[in-house]
Amino acid sequence: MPRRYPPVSIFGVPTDVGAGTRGASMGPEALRVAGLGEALSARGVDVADAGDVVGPKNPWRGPEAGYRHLDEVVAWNRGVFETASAILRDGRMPVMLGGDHCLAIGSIAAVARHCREAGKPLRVLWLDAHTDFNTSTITPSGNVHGMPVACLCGIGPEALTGIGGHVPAIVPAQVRQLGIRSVDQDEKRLVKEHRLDIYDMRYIDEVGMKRAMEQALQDLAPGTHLHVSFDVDILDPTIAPGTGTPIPGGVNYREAQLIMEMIADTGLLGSLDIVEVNPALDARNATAELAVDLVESLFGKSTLMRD
Ligand code: Z70
Ligand code: MN
Ligand code: MN
Ligand code: MN
Repeated sequence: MPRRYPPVSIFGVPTDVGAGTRGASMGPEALRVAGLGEALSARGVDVADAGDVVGPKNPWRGPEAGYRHLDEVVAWNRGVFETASAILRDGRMPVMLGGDHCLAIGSIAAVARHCREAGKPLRVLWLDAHTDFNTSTITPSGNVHGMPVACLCGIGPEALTGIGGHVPAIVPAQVRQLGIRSVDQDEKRLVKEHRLDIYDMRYIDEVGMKRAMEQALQDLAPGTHLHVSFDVDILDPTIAPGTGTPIPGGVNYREAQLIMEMIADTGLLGSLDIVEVNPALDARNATAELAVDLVESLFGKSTLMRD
């Protein structure tokens, strides 16, 4: 018997206000065109498309007081928070189609509130080349997509840290980061200070993806809600060129499949962000198509033995 999944509601967050490169705003449509909804249906999942969150256009200004487009980032994240919260209230699994990674502030704030109310443990698995733990004083860019983990952990402007009504939304001990290979100088100091649990590319090279993932998924209490925040720049740019901040030395196709299969095997997936797909930089929608392929594995497609 195929594993059962809860009903899923996908929704788009067509924005790039948190990024330093334009184009991630086209990501939701690219993921739909690549067949995300159909792929989940084919897995036997009940999927609804809740449409797109609406928010302000990208004013394309420089950073002010350490943030680029802070007001716009806040507006988008309020929308993400409301939409994800409504989906969770309906007993469905929210899948956010980004859009730049700043949207995880709203999505994870919603998931954290849902878990707090339901008395469920929450674990966040952050798949990314970057730790996204910058603040306005240490950021080299002012781009808020480099800050969502810090904001969720209560470090950032009140308009973002307080979006879910509880500061901090999560604590660093609830987070595991995998695929990391680009951390800014002062950001390194901050992630060490806050003891983030990081499985970086050096570690993956040394111990292998299987062992790294076993450790990243260790100690998940039964009934845990596992939120996966999937920044496609975790993938090697040779297989996923369509993203704003490509970093060499990323996860290869087979490692990426293994990540998704091992998450599927936990049976604990509760919510998912798919972010930083940038069709303006892509080749024939390859990055969105690869993301869909991997999401199929996340929903159990390539798991032969345990169905
Ligand atoms: C850098 C910064 C970044 C993408 C996050 C990069 C941030 N650390 N880039 N996600 N795609 O500007 O803060
Ligand atoms: Mn990111
Ligand atoms: Mn990234
Ligand atoms: Mn739940």
